[in-house]
Amino acid sequence: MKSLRRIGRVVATYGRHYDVQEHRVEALLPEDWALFQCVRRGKRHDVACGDEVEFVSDSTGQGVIETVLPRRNLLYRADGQREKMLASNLDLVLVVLAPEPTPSEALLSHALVAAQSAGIEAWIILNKKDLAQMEGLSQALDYYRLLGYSVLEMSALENCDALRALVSQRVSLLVGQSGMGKSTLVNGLAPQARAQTNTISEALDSGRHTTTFTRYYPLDPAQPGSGGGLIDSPGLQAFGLSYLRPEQIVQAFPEFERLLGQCRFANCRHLTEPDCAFRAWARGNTQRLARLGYLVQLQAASTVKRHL
Ligand SMILES: Nc1nc2c(ncn2[C@@H]2O[C@H](COP(=O)(O)OP(=O)(O)O)[C@@H](O)[C@H]2O)c(=O)[nH]1
Ligand SMILES: [Mg+2]
Ligand SMILES: [Zn+2]
Repeated sequence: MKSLRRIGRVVATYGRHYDVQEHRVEALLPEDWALFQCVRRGKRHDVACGDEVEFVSDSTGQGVIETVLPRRNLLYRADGQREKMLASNLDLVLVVLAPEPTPSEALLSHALVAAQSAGIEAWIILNKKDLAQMEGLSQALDYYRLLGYSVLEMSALENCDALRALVSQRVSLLVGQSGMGKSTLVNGLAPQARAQTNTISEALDSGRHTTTFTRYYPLDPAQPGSGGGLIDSPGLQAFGLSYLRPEQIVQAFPEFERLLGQCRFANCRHLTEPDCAFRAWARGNTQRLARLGYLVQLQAASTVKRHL
């Protein structure tokens, strides 16, 4: 059977397998949008959900990705040499937080840095506002509101309307810890999504999630190729950014960026150096000290050489 060269978008990644939706100019009905199960030529590990790719396939529905086309942006994390791509060609990153399970402010801070250094707009979505502990968390996030981040409070189980206008016609990635309500939110907004929720495996009792894939859900199933969509991702526990230079990292912390150049030493690591403007500013303030901790942690983990 003859293999054809085709172009499409990666709409799901599971390990080394990818679902690719072919672009067809003549497609009028959703049924016309063909899905192909693909692998990557040469078993390379360089395909992200949201990528535009060239692939070859006969009419069996199986294919091989030949080329990843240039990306507008890419969100990825890295701990040391281990890299994990989250998604590409994004308009928006939604960092989803809730009072329960216990949210990690380090993860929030790191995700905001990742989005900013990739040049992607980020919003903080504060979910489960029906829960009593919401008030405390919302107050803690005033720090981020003052820095200029947009925070949207909602209850995905009750109503997702507050988010509808924001995500309309755009491609948004949801990131966050397991259990925050990302998949519930996707189901509330993307009509035919049926994303699996509550995927923490209780049998294992290790908080290990069973969702090991990232998937794109169109907001308007009648136009899967346009009209925007939501990308649901497995829960994150850490968001390493070891590929960022220390200068890039500090530039993504608005409160510290404006103190640059004010430490006594140009190469100050803000740890024990005398006359450190960062530590002086943070002293005695729990939230500022926590943020300085996240900054220092990311800078220390950077595997890219300092310029200074
Ligand atoms: N009380 C409350 N529970 C929610 C809300 N949104 C999601 N949940 C619950 O939180 C749990 C985890 O949701 P899920 O969408 O699977 O989270 P994910 O791991 O981030 O995808 C499920 O039991 C949901 O029903 C909400 O707004 N309020
Ligand atoms: Mg989920
Ligand atoms: Zn310093």
